[in-house]
Amino acid sequence: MSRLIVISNRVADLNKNVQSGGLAVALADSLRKRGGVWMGWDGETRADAGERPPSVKQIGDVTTVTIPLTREDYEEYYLGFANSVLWPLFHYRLDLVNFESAFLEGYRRVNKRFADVLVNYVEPDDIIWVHDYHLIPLATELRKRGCKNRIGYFLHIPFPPPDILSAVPDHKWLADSLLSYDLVGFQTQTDLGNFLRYAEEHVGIHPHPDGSLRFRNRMVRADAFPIGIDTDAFAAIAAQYADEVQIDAMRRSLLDRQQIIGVDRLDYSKGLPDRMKCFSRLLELYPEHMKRVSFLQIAPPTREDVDAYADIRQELESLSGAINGRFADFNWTPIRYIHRSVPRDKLAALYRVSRVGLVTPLRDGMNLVAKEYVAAQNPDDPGVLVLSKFAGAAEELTDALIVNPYDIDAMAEAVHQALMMPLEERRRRHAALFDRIKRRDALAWQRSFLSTLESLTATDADAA
Ligand code: GDG
Repeated sequence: MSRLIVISNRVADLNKNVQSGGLAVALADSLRKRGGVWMGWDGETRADAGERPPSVKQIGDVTTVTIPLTREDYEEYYLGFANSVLWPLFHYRLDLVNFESAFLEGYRRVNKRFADVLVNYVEPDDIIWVHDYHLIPLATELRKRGCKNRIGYFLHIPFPPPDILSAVPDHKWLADSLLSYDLVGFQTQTDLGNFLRYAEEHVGIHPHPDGSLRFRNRMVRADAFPIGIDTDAFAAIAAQYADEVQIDAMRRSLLDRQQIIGVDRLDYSKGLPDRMKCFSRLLELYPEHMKRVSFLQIAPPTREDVDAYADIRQELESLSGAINGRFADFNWTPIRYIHRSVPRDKLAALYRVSRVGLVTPLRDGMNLVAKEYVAAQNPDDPGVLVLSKFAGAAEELTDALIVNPYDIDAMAEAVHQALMMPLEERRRRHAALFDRIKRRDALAWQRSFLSTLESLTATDADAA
């Protein structure tokens, strides 16, 4: 079996499995089995970042290699091109794209630095797996440095329709960069379809029915690999209630109250303001839920140095304040909004004691919270998942209540239906959902991606 080289913007701590998500666990598992290297940014900014040697750690057969960035790199590559151009663009939010040519230069510069460092750790038979929108040009840079290995790429976020992608300068360069991989993986059939349509309409390539494309005399394979979670492990953590969560749940049960839960990084793609409006609408349409149902939204901060994130934070604080001001009573707080991170075991327990999981992104690559909510439920008395049709997870989790996150009245109706759903229907839906996330878990995801990559013949491309 070939060694595996993983490259992602950040590297997970391989010694901390319990607190990290399914992705880190799945990647760490295959790295341990095959041996290999995980490379990424160490999260630090330093003036001499370009000259410093990487920090290298050995854990069994796995080497982690991390490098710092300069302040300029951080602003242009991370905050700039990755999070102010690609993130909004790929989430269909052209209105939030802030394109500056310095951002693109910074993005190229950091990808070159990653390639300069990485080539020192690659052996001829290794397979290379590059992750996410921060590192799209990495294969081209590695090829330029003589790397002939099989290189796969997985995009964790959506891939937009051709018309949206073509609104940014250099979209052709982005597509060429993706086409320099041997395998390009997407979360959903929708994303795959958008990519193949772009290749056809803007590059003039006609994809084969199996998703292979001939580009500059070599074959590229594109396919959908929906990511999963570590289902069994997460279900087991959820079953061990954290004490304080259990006490809170018992108090609610004595008062015959239900809880709705939302868990998201505080990001404009997650549809949080509309979700709060939906809860307010629920109370207007169905006043019987007044004092009976509360909404717990956990929204830890993220990318606070990008302006669009400060705006959404302000909007949410004012919305939750207004809704609580309007509906609260001395012994009932309608919305509890927590703007900080909660430990993973407590999160699992909170999912389990919540009758409704409200997952309503405006656009999402997959959305692991939807899968975690299902995994955490008690199969004998499960809660109901209300899921946006624009989350990648909706392609698989068809037994959830699927909603349009832009239609606030319809979302409120779906939440009401979830709160009133008879036990038998809850069980039936949950069993179907659980079966799906168990079969397609994080391990199955990485196995299927890596076996497809290994089945491809190594590239014979000369340095581009
Ligand atoms: C990207 C794509 C795709 C959240 N709050 C807390 C916390 N979390 C954890 C959740 C979940 C993870 O963060 C979020 O994952 P998502 O998939 O929902 O969303 P993104 O962060 O946007 O991830 C997405 C994913 O990549 C994987 O490919 O599904 O579409 O956007 O695991 O539980 N964890 C803890 N405390 C919190 O307060 N411990």
